[in-house]
Amino acid sequence: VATAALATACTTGTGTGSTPVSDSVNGKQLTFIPGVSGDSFYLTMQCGIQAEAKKLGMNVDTQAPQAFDPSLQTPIVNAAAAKRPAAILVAPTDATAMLPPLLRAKQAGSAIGLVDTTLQDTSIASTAVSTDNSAAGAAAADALAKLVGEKGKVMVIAFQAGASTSDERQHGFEQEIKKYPGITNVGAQINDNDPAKAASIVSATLAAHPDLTGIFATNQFAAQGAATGLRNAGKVGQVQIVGFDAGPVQVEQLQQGSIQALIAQQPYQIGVDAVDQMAAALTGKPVTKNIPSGTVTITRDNLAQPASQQALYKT
Ligand code: T6T
Repeated sequence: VATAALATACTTGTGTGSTPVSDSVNGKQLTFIPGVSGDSFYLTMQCGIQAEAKKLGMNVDTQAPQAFDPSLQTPIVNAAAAKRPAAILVAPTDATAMLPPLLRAKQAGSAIGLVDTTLQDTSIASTAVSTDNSAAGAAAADALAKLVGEKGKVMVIAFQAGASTSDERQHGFEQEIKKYPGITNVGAQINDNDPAKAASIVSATLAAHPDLTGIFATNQFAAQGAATGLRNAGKVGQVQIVGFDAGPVQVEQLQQGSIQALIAQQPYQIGVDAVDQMAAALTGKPVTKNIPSGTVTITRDNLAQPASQQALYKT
Protein backbone atom coordinates (compact mmCIF):
# COMPACT_ATOMS: atom_id res chain seq x y z
CA VAL A 1 0.00 0.00 0.00
CA ALA A 2 1.43 3.36 -1.00
CA THR A 3 1.18 5.44 2.16
CA ALA A 4 1.79 8.73 0.42
CA ALA A 5 -0.87 8.12 -2.20
CA LEU A 6 -3.47 7.24 0.43
CA ALA A 7 -2.43 10.06 2.70
CA THR A 8 -2.85 12.74 0.07
CA ALA A 9 -6.33 11.69 -0.96
CA CYS A 10 -8.26 13.30 1.89
CA THR A 11 -11.30 14.52 0.06
CA THR A 12 -14.33 12.62 1.20
CA GLY A 13 -14.60 12.88 4.95
CA THR A 14 -18.01 12.96 6.54
CA GLY A 15 -17.25 14.22 10.03
CA THR A 16 -18.47 17.47 11.48
CA GLY A 17 -16.53 19.74 13.74
CA SER A 18 -18.12 21.66 16.57
CA THR A 19 -15.51 24.23 17.55
CA PRO A 20 -15.80 27.56 15.71
CA VAL A 21 -12.76 28.89 13.89
CA SER A 22 -10.55 30.47 16.49
CA ASP A 23 -7.69 32.92 16.18
CA SER A 24 -6.26 31.73 19.45
CA VAL A 25 -4.96 28.43 18.09
CA ASN A 26 -4.13 29.94 14.71
CA GLY A 27 -0.63 28.91 13.65
CA LYS A 28 -0.14 26.44 16.51
CA GLN A 29 1.55 23.13 15.73
CA LEU A 30 -0.14 19.77 16.27
CA THR A 31 1.81 16.55 15.80
CA PHE A 32 -0.13 13.36 15.04
CA ILE A 33 1.55 10.07 15.95
CA PRO A 34 -0.57 7.11 14.79
CA GLY A 35 0.02 3.49 15.82
CA VAL A 36 1.53 2.54 12.49
CA SER A 37 2.02 3.96 8.99
CA GLY A 38 0.10 2.79 5.93
CA ASP A 39 -2.99 1.69 7.90
CA SER A 40 -6.31 2.86 6.40
CA PHE A 41 -7.80 3.41 9.86
CA TYR A 42 -5.10 5.90 10.86
CA LEU A 43 -4.93 7.44 7.39
CA THR A 44 -8.65 8.18 7.59
CA MET A 45 -8.16 9.64 11.06
CA GLN A 46 -5.32 11.75 9.69
CA CYS A 47 -7.73 13.15 7.09
CA GLY A 48 -10.15 14.16 9.85
CA ILE A 49 -7.34 15.74 11.87
CA GLN A 50 -6.01 17.68 8.90
CA ALA A 51 -9.45 18.94 7.85
CA GLU A 52 -10.39 20.15 11.32
CA ALA A 53 -6.96 21.64 12.02
CA LYS A 54 -7.15 23.53 8.75
CA LYS A 55 -10.49 25.05 9.82
CA LEU A 56 -8.86 26.25 13.03
CA GLY A 57 -5.67 27.45 11.37
CA MET A 58 -3.49 24.85 13.10
CA ASN A 59 -0.56 23.18 11.34
CA VAL A 60 -0.34 19.37 11.39
CA ASP A 61 2.62 17.09 10.91
CA THR A 62 2.27 13.30 11.07
CA GLN A 63 5.05 11.02 12.29
CA ALA A 64 4.23 7.31 12.07
CA PRO A 65 6.20 4.25 13.17
CA GLN A 66 6.84 1.58 10.53
CA ALA A 67 5.34 -1.11 12.76
CA PHE A 68 2.83 -1.14 15.62
CA ASP A 69 5.54 -1.35 18.25
CA PRO A 70 6.29 0.81 21.33
CA SER A 71 10.04 0.47 20.76
CA LEU A 72 9.56 2.17 17.37
CA GLN A 73 6.97 4.68 18.57
CA THR A 74 9.00 5.86 21.58
CA PRO A 75 11.80 7.54 19.56
CA ILE A 76 9.13 9.21 17.42
CA VAL A 77 7.45 10.64 20.53
CA ASN A 78 10.84 11.76 21.83
CA ALA A 79 11.75 13.49 18.57
CA ALA A 80 8.33 15.15 18.37
CA ALA A 81 8.54 16.33 21.99
CA ALA A 82 11.95 17.88 21.35
CA LYS A 83 10.28 20.22 18.84
CA ARG A 84 7.72 21.27 21.48
CA PRO A 85 4.54 21.32 19.40
CA ALA A 86 1.55 22.88 21.15
CA ALA A 87 -0.20 19.51 21.06
CA ILE A 88 0.52 15.88 20.34
CA LEU A 89 -2.29 13.54 19.29
CA VAL A 90 -1.10 9.99 19.76
CA ALA A 91 -2.39 6.41 19.51
CA PRO A 92 -0.16 4.68 22.09
CA THR A 93 0.94 1.25 20.86
CA ASP A 94 1.18 -0.02 24.43
CA ALA A 95 -0.89 1.15 27.40
CA THR A 96 2.07 0.91 29.81
CA ALA A 97 5.27 1.29 27.79
CA MET A 98 4.20 4.53 26.11
CA LEU A 99 3.40 6.31 29.38
CA PRO A 100 6.98 7.46 30.29
CA PRO A 101 7.80 9.03 26.89
CA LEU A 102 4.40 10.74 26.75
CA LEU A 103 4.80 12.03 30.28
CA ARG A 104 8.16 13.53 29.27
CA ALA A 105 6.53 15.12 26.21
CA LYS A 106 3.92 16.70 28.44
CA GLN A 107 6.58 17.91 30.87
CA ALA A 108 8.42 19.44 27.91
CA GLY A 109 5.34 21.55 27.26
CA SER A 110 3.10 19.77 24.75
CA ALA A 111 -0.55 19.07 25.57
CA ILE A 112 -1.31 15.38 24.99
CA GLY A 113 -4.45 13.93 23.41
CA LEU A 114 -5.09 10.21 23.05
CA VAL A 115 -6.78 8.86 19.95
CA ASP A 116 -7.90 5.26 19.35
CA THR A 117 -5.74 3.47 21.90
CA THR A 118 -5.33 4.68 25.46
CA LEU A 119 -2.94 4.50 28.44
CA GLN A 120 -3.27 2.71 31.75
CA ASP A 121 -3.06 6.11 33.42
CA THR A 122 -4.82 8.78 31.38
CA SER A 123 -4.12 11.64 33.79
CA ILE A 124 -1.41 13.08 31.51
CA ALA A 125 -3.91 13.48 28.67
CA SER A 126 -6.27 16.39 28.08
CA THR A 127 -8.67 14.09 26.25
CA ALA A 128 -9.09 10.51 25.04
CA VAL A 129 -11.18 9.93 21.92
CA SER A 130 -11.81 6.37 20.79
CA THR A 131 -14.24 3.65 19.89
CA ASP A 132 -15.91 2.02 22.87
CA ASN A 133 -13.82 -1.08 22.25
CA SER A 134 -15.46 -3.33 24.88
CA ALA A 135 -18.85 -2.64 23.35
CA ALA A 136 -17.38 -3.20 19.89
CA GLY A 137 -15.98 -6.58 20.99
CA ALA A 138 -19.43 -7.50 22.28
CA ALA A 139 -20.98 -6.43 18.97
CA ALA A 140 -18.48 -8.69 17.21
CA ALA A 141 -19.54 -11.61 19.43
CA ASP A 142 -23.20 -11.06 18.60
CA ALA A 143 -22.44 -10.80 14.89
CA LEU A 144 -20.34 -13.99 14.94
CA ALA A 145 -22.93 -15.88 17.01
CA LYS A 146 -25.55 -15.03 14.41
CA LEU A 147 -23.31 -16.08 11.52
CA VAL A 148 -22.51 -19.49 13.06
CA GLY A 149 -26.14 -20.15 14.03
CA GLU A 150 -25.24 -19.84 17.72
CA LYS A 151 -23.29 -23.10 17.77
CA GLY A 152 -19.82 -24.54 17.35
CA LYS A 153 -16.27 -23.51 18.15
CA VAL A 154 -14.96 -19.99 17.78
CA MET A 155 -11.61 -18.31 18.36
CA VAL A 156 -10.17 -14.80 18.77
CA ILE A 157 -7.13 -13.34 17.06
CA ALA A 158 -5.94 -10.53 19.33
CA PHE A 159 -3.74 -8.24 17.28
CA GLN A 160 -1.42 -7.13 20.09
CA ALA A 161 -1.29 -7.81 23.81
CA GLY A 162 -0.88 -4.56 25.74
CA ALA A 163 -2.55 -2.41 23.10
CA SER A 164 -5.74 -1.20 24.79
CA THR A 165 -7.92 -1.63 21.71
CA SER A 166 -6.83 -5.26 21.22
CA ASP A 167 -7.26 -6.11 24.90
CA GLU A 168 -10.66 -4.43 25.22
CA ARG A 169 -12.05 -5.94 22.03
CA GLN A 170 -10.91 -9.39 23.11
CA HIS A 171 -12.41 -9.06 26.59
CA GLY A 172 -15.65 -7.53 25.31
CA PHE A 173 -15.98 -10.46 22.91
CA GLU A 174 -15.16 -13.07 25.55
CA GLN A 175 -17.79 -11.76 27.97
CA GLU A 176 -20.52 -11.53 25.36
CA ILE A 177 -19.89 -14.90 23.71
CA LYS A 178 -20.51 -16.60 27.08
CA LYS A 179 -24.18 -15.69 26.60
CA TYR A 180 -24.43 -18.31 23.84
CA PRO A 181 -24.54 -21.78 25.43
CA GLY A 182 -24.08 -23.53 22.08
CA ILE A 183 -20.78 -21.78 21.41
CA THR A 184 -17.38 -22.85 22.74
CA ASN A 185 -14.60 -20.28 22.69
CA VAL A 186 -11.36 -22.20 22.06
CA GLY A 187 -9.36 -19.14 23.09
CA ALA A 188 -7.37 -16.15 21.93
CA GLN A 189 -4.03 -16.02 20.15
CA ILE A 190 -1.90 -13.00 19.36
CA ASN A 191 -0.66 -12.18 15.86
CA ASP A 192 1.53 -9.15 16.70
CA ASN A 193 -0.29 -7.08 14.05
CA ASP A 194 1.22 -9.36 11.42
CA PRO A 195 -1.17 -10.82 8.81
CA ALA A 196 1.19 -13.73 8.09
CA LYS A 197 1.18 -14.69 11.75
CA ALA A 198 -2.63 -14.54 11.83
CA ALA A 199 -2.69 -16.90 8.82
CA SER A 200 -0.46 -19.44 10.56
CA ILE A 201 -2.48 -19.17 13.79
CA VAL A 202 -5.60 -20.03 11.79
CA SER A 203 -3.85 -22.98 10.08
CA ALA A 204 -2.66 -24.36 13.41
CA THR A 205 -6.06 -23.86 15.06
CA LEU A 206 -7.82 -25.63 12.19
CA ALA A 207 -5.42 -28.56 12.59
CA ALA A 208 -6.33 -28.80 16.28
CA HIS A 209 -10.04 -27.99 15.76
CA PRO A 210 -11.14 -29.01 12.25
CA ASP A 211 -14.72 -28.22 13.33
CA LEU A 212 -13.95 -24.53 14.01
CA THR A 213 -16.94 -22.46 12.87
CA GLY A 214 -15.98 -18.86 13.56
CA ILE A 215 -13.15 -16.36 14.04
CA PHE A 216 -13.16 -12.89 15.57
CA ALA A 217 -10.20 -10.97 14.17
CA THR A 218 -9.63 -7.85 16.28
CA ASN A 219 -8.24 -5.54 13.60
CA GLN A 220 -7.75 -5.26 9.88
CA PHE A 221 -4.41 -7.07 9.71
CA ALA A 222 -5.67 -9.92 11.90
CA ALA A 223 -8.70 -10.26 9.63
CA GLN A 224 -6.61 -10.12 6.48
CA GLY A 225 -4.37 -12.92 7.75
CA ALA A 226 -7.30 -14.98 9.03
CA ALA A 227 -8.83 -14.90 5.55
CA THR A 228 -5.52 -16.07 4.06
CA GLY A 229 -5.37 -18.92 6.59
CA LEU A 230 -8.85 -20.07 5.59
CA ARG A 231 -7.99 -19.81 1.91
CA ASN A 232 -4.89 -21.97 2.44
CA ALA A 233 -7.03 -24.56 4.21
CA GLY A 234 -9.79 -24.44 1.58
CA LYS A 235 -12.26 -23.31 4.24
CA VAL A 236 -13.34 -19.88 3.00
CA GLY A 237 -17.03 -19.47 3.69
CA GLN A 238 -17.17 -22.59 5.88
CA VAL A 239 -15.57 -20.78 8.79
CA GLN A 240 -17.14 -17.37 9.40
CA ILE A 241 -14.91 -14.35 10.07
CA VAL A 242 -15.96 -11.18 11.85
CA GLY A 243 -13.22 -8.66 11.23
CA PHE A 244 -12.59 -5.15 12.41
CA ASP A 245 -12.26 -1.96 10.35
CA ALA A 246 -13.63 -0.97 6.97
CA GLY A 247 -10.76 0.06 4.71
CA PRO A 248 -10.72 -0.79 0.99
CA VAL A 249 -9.07 -4.20 1.55
CA GLN A 250 -11.68 -5.25 4.13
CA VAL A 251 -14.56 -4.17 1.92
CA GLU A 252 -13.13 -6.20 -0.94
CA GLN A 253 -12.83 -9.24 1.33
CA LEU A 254 -16.44 -8.76 2.41
CA GLN A 255 -17.58 -8.58 -1.20
CA GLN A 256 -15.56 -11.68 -2.12
CA GLY A 257 -17.03 -13.60 0.81
CA SER A 258 -13.75 -14.32 2.62
CA ILE A 259 -14.96 -12.19 5.57
CA GLN A 260 -18.62 -12.14 6.59
CA ALA A 261 -18.88 -9.05 8.81
CA LEU A 262 -16.86 -5.94 9.58
CA ILE A 263 -17.00 -3.82 12.71
CA ALA A 264 -16.41 -0.34 11.31
CA GLN A 265 -15.09 2.42 13.54
CA GLN A 266 -15.34 6.18 12.98
CA PRO A 267 -11.70 7.22 12.49
CA TYR A 268 -12.45 10.45 10.61
CA GLN A 269 -14.76 11.72 13.35
CA ILE A 270 -12.32 10.61 16.07
CA GLY A 271 -9.72 12.83 14.39
CA VAL A 272 -12.11 15.79 14.15
CA ASP A 273 -13.24 15.50 17.77
CA ALA A 274 -9.70 15.12 19.06
CA VAL A 275 -8.55 18.30 17.31
CA ASP A 276 -11.53 20.21 18.70
CA GLN A 277 -10.73 19.04 22.23
CA MET A 278 -7.07 19.94 21.91
CA ALA A 279 -7.99 23.39 20.60
CA ALA A 280 -10.22 23.80 23.64
CA ALA A 281 -7.45 22.61 25.97
CA LEU A 282 -4.96 25.04 24.44
CA THR A 283 -7.30 27.98 24.92
CA GLY A 284 -8.52 27.20 28.43
CA LYS A 285 -12.01 26.20 27.33
CA PRO A 286 -13.90 23.24 28.83
CA VAL A 287 -12.56 19.92 27.56
CA THR A 288 -14.38 16.57 27.42
CA LYS A 289 -12.04 14.07 29.02
CA ASN A 290 -13.43 10.97 27.28
CA ILE A 291 -15.28 10.77 23.98
CA PRO A 292 -16.39 7.21 23.16
CA SER A 293 -17.58 6.58 19.64
CA GLY A 294 -19.74 3.82 18.22
CA THR A 295 -19.35 1.22 15.50
CA VAL A 296 -21.37 -0.03 12.56
CA THR A 297 -21.57 -3.76 11.80
CA ILE A 298 -21.31 -4.19 8.04
CA THR A 299 -22.27 -7.38 6.20
CA ARG A 300 -22.60 -8.11 2.49
CA ASP A 301 -26.38 -7.78 2.91
CA ASN A 302 -26.30 -4.26 4.32
CA LEU A 303 -23.17 -3.00 2.52
CA ALA A 304 -25.16 -0.94 0.02
CA GLN A 305 -27.22 0.80 2.69
CA PRO A 306 -26.35 4.43 3.49
CA ALA A 307 -25.34 3.67 7.10
CA SER A 308 -22.75 1.17 5.87
CA GLN A 309 -21.53 3.29 3.00
CA GLN A 310 -21.14 6.22 5.38
CA ALA A 311 -19.03 4.06 7.72
CA LEU A 312 -16.44 2.98 5.10
CA TYR A 313 -12.97 4.43 5.63
CA LYS A 314 -12.34 7.18 3.12
CA THR A 315 -8.73 8.13 2.79
O1 T6T B 1 -8.23 -1.34 14.43
C1 T6T B 1 -7.45 -0.20 14.19
C2 T6T B 1 -7.13 0.48 15.50
O2 T6T B 1 -8.32 0.76 16.19
C3 T6T B 1 -6.23 -0.41 16.36
O3 T6T B 1 -5.89 0.20 17.55
C4 T6T B 1 -4.98 -0.80 15.58
O4 T6T B 1 -5.36 -1.40 14.36
C5 T6T B 1 -6.15 -0.59 13.49
O5 T6T B 1 -5.43 0.56 13.19
C6 T6T B 1 -6.47 -1.33 12.21
O6 T6T B 1 -5.33 -1.80 11.59
